[in-house]
Amino acid sequence: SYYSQCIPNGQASSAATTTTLATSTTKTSTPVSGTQTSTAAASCSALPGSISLKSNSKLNDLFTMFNGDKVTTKAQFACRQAEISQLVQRYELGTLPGRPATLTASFSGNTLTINCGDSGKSMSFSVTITYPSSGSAPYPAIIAYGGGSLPAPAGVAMINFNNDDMAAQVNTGSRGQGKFYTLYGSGHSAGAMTAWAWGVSRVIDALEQVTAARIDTTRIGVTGCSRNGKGALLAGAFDNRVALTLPQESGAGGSACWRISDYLKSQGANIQTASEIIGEDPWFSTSFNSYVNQVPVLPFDHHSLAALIAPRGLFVIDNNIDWLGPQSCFGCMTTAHTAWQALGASDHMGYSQIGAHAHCAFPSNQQSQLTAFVQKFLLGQSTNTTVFQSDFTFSQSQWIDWTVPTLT
Ligand code: MCU
Repeated sequence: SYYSQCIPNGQASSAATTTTLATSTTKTSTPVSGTQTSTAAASCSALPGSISLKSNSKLNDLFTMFNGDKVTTKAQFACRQAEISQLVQRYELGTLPGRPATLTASFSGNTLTINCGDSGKSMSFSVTITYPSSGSAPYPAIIAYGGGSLPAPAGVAMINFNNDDMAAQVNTGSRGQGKFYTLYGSGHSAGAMTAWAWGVSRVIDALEQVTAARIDTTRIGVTGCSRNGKGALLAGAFDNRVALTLPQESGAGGSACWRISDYLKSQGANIQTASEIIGEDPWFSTSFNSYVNQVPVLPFDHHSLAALIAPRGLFVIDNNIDWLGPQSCFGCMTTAHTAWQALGASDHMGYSQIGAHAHCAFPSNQQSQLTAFVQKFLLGQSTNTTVFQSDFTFSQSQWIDWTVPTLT
């Protein structure tokens, strides 16, 4: 099966160079160029270039700035999101470049070709668009990593994004291969997931430019399953032009939290952890290697990453495969959900974990939930998107030692 092809047996972890807690001496400004942050983020203060990290076994407080200031307003939360974006780039995923100096696009035979140039280098990549048989132009669209694993919704175009062409995910030896690295150099800090997210942003840039493609860029979704689900989550986190993010069975590096997965592993679960995953594929920046054996010092976890999407639409689709850490995913996304609650947009984020089906085989009993999210966020309809379900439990007192404000 696809699943067994994807799950390595007894793959050795190549984890862990040891510990430098203060990294990066480069002063970064917030928001990072290219990250599509909310408008309020323009006046945020920059993170220090050098940071002294403190161990925290709980899931990080989403509502306290790195400098200790409490987040009480929506505008401050936008700054917190910009800060989290900086932190995840610095310690886990690598730097997200902005729009390249030149970007041109052409459209022919349902293929959109995007030409990027920067600092004397250039590359082109293409996506193919499949139009719906119903609805009317300009259409909403879902950008689907590797074509995705969800049924195409009525009235929505599907855009097939060949993420492997942008950044390879063959094994750790494929780091630095792919068109992103043709443009930015094979030594660029971005791991494959960041390179893919950059590519999604360029697809949206091109769609904004090429009206002949007949896509409404205010109604863009992004999806992918498994490794590509990890990527889809990040694309939604890094570009606020994505109206609906649909990660499917993303597991470790996606909807799971590193801290919870390490804990479950210590309790005997067969679950993918940070120290294992970096030996599989170059999904992360090499900067992450220093932290996979000391996860509690990370100033974020994947609830923080998912919270970058708030208050935009996010529907997390999970299975119950041990390796993917469904209990970690449920706890992590329950914690992420506090961001939407604080913003007064609780039903803009949903979580559904339904098992008893093959990996990436979308089950019919999740269809009505998916349809409700697609109709609300891509088709402008008023639907019930209050969805939060799992076979697992989550101990809030074990993982959360902070309170959720009502942001004003
Ligand atoms: C859930 O995503 C991955 C998982 O992280 C890997 O350990 C495993 O090899 O493959 C999964 C996947 O992408 O399956 C297609």
